[in-house]
Amino acid sequence: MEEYLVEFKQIEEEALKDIENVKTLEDVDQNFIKYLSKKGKVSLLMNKIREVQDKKKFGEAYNELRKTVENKLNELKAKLEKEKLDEELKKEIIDITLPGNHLVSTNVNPFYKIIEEIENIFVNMGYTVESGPEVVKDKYNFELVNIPFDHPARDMQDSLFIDETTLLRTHTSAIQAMVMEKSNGKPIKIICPGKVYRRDDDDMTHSHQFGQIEGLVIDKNIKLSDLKGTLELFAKSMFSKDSKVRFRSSFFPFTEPSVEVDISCFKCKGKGCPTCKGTGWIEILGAGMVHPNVLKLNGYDPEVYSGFAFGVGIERVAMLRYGIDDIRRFYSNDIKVIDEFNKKVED
Ligand code: FA5
Repeated sequence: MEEYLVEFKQIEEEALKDIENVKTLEDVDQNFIKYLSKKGKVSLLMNKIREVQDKKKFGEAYNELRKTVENKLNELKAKLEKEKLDEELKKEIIDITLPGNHLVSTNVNPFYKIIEEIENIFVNMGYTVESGPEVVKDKYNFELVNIPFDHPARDMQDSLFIDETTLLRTHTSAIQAMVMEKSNGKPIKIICPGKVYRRDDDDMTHSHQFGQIEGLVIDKNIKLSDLKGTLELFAKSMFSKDSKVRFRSSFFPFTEPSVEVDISCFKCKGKGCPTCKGTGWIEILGAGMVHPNVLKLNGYDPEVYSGFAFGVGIERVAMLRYGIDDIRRFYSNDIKVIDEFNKKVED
């Protein structure tokens, strides 16, 4: 028998004897290192191939030896790992007799209640409800609503950009161009509720994230008086049967003329009280006739079509409706506070 075969046999016997004494996973690793690592006893035998004539026979014998040691160690490793896992599972037995965590069921946040109420009012007037993405391209938030790149009107809404052309929408007006794009020049009558984001400082009436509802109507012969009638109906349904609406002229780049809309104070009926800061009127939203440039930019002929748009702050409406003193209460996730709001809603 060739000399190297004798040596192979000796190493095999030595390895198998060592493996018989293996008790832990660390022992397995030690034996892998001792026999099969680069400088292991089995691996070093390969150097002898230089001294033999029949290299094929040498190679076959070498591979067989290596496989025998490797298979034994792998089998042992699998066995020990299973034993370790079984041991751990035994320790982790779950005591199903222990009392569980009680989930408290609570009411809906008034933010979502008010959205539902506003949607109902407008759906009854024939509007459909649209939704849109909160992360938008600059062109939808600004350019297509008549606020070109570098225009100072951008400063009216301090924005949170994700990259040079993408931002968190600063107003739901970002939905206008998207809806016009897919309407292909046909009439539109939609509202769109959703969250918007601005780099605003948080205080009692301002938040960096808040909700708006956009309204957009485009058709032939739409007039400012249609906007006034629509908002008056909204105010009567939302606040009080005898609510009145007042327009004050304002500026938005996407509407011409633009208005700030006040409703007559539903608490004091216009006499003056703390809710209306003594004026008899409460400001609730921004609105106006869709600017001819916006119509043109989005494929509508301003000679044929006209329209109105409005944007109302959801929390601000809920605060007035339910007498909530601080906008931050909407986001505190305090179940007790939410339940208190809901008591007020039911009153
Ligand atoms: C706008 O966002 C216009 N896109 C609204 C509009 C739409 C005008 C269509 C004309 C036509 P403004 O920035 O004023 O406008 O915001 C509208 C409403 O969002 C405000 O009246 C207010 O109710 C609410 N709002 C604005 N900033 C905040 C804030 N930081 N926190 C909470 N509510 C806010």
